[in-house]
Amino acid sequence: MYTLHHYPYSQHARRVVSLLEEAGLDYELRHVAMDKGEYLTASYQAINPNYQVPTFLDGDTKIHESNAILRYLCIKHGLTNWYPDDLKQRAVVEQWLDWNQCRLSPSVVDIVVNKVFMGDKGDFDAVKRGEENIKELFVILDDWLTERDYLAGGKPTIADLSVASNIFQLGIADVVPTHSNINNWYQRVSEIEGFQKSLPRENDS
Ligand SMILES: N[C@@H](CCC(=O)N[C@@H](CS)C(=O)NCC(=O)O)C(=O)O
Repeated sequence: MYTLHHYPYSQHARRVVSLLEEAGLDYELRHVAMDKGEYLTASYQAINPNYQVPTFLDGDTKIHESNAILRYLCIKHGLTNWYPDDLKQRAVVEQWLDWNQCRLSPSVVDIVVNKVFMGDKGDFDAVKRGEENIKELFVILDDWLTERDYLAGGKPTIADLSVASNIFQLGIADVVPTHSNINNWYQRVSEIEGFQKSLPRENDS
């Protein structure tokens, strides 16, 4: 049984839930009350020195970094449908996993953290910067999806679960792409049961 330290409004945690569900793996969620600062406690730091959610436990193996957790699970369980063996296909999956972390995530954090979670204390210059950058990023994503149903071709992979978790997150701040390829792709990913199960429920806090 795996343990995932999780918060429902963490897109990084939700992408791991999506894969655990899709792969039918046994896991338990440990709720980290981020809204109450639990991720900043010494006991949480002992499992994740970054004070960030998620953290994944497999016995005495502790992993932080959501995309690393996705790769770990795919390799451990031979989930080649989610993480293809073929080098060229895998390179595309890696490209979008890294793009998500290095390019898209900083803008998502700028927008959502400051516009939604920080309330009046939000940095509105950061929101503006994020909203400006996201325009260019949406064009890049939309162009790539012109001839593909999913990021690495005809089937969903962990890259789709990862990037789509950020698109959902932007929706919390009412930032919704108007690009048809992105929207059609997001609709397809939204039909994946594991993705649906990962989403926050109405009474989640
Ligand atoms: N690169 C990390 C990012 C994790 C992350 O930023 N988690 C957010 C919640 S979605 C968090 O813990 N934020 C608190 C902070 O960074 O202080 C990953 O992919 O797991």
